[in-house]
Formats: sequence, C-alpha cells, structure tokens
Amino acid sequence: MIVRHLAEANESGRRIVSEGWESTRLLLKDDNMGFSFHITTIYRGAELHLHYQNHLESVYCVHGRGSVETVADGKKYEITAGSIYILDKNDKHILRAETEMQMACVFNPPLHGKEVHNAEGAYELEAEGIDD
Ligand code: 9YT
Repeated sequence: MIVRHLAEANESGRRIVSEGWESTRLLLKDDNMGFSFHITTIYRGAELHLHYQNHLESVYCVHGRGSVETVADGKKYEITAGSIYILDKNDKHILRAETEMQMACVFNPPLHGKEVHNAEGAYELEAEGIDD
C-alpha cells in the first residue's frame, strides 16, 4: 500500500505551478496503478484552453465555482462543488474559474509528473518524472 498526504506532497517536487493553475500530483505513472490522481487549484479568473489529445481526464470540483465549455458545440456547463466533468472523447474545452477552484483530477494514461500544457493545451505522452 502507498500512503501520502497532500500537505507533505505540496512541499515536494509533486507540486507543479503553471499559468492559471497549480497541481499536486499525488499518484503517478511510477506507482503502476494505470492512472494518475492530482489535486489541482485553478486560480480565480483563469481561462484555460485545454485539449488533452493524449489522455482521458475526469475532473471533480471539491470547492469553488466556474464553467466548462466544449468547443465543438459551444455548450457551457456550470461547475460547482460536487460537479464532475468527464472528458471521455478527448474533448477540446475551455475551463473558466469565477472563484478559485479546487479540483480532483484523474488521468489515463497516468502522468509522469512534470507535465505542463503544450501550445495545443495537451500533455505529451513522454515527460520527466518527479523528485520526491
Ligand atoms: C482541470 C485541469 O485540467 N487543470 C489543469 C491541470 C491538470 N488537472 C493537472 O495537470 O493536474
């Protein structure tokens, strides 16, 4: 069994800070679970244009308020504490944070650790792992 704590992980190489968000990656490819699990903070006012072409992602909102828009059809969904959105079709989307939002995210295939978005809003399949 593996046991980790968010507060400790926040002080390690598991915490990645990028433009409009930061994410602490609690479970990664090296753990051999077939998925990765992250606690992500989206900063208030952020507008993220994302397209995870190489990964499936599910995102559960723990707290905060915002919206997600699917680019293909322009549909907008309110996201509040308790909402989950599931990108089962590698959907191109726009995430907007009205307040700071805390999200629990699962990726399949799992991230290595250091991924940040490329110009298309995707993560590459190969990336550097973390130093714990
Ligand atoms: C919700 C979302 O995709 N935010 C970007 C960060 C990502 N969840 C991550 O890498 O943990």
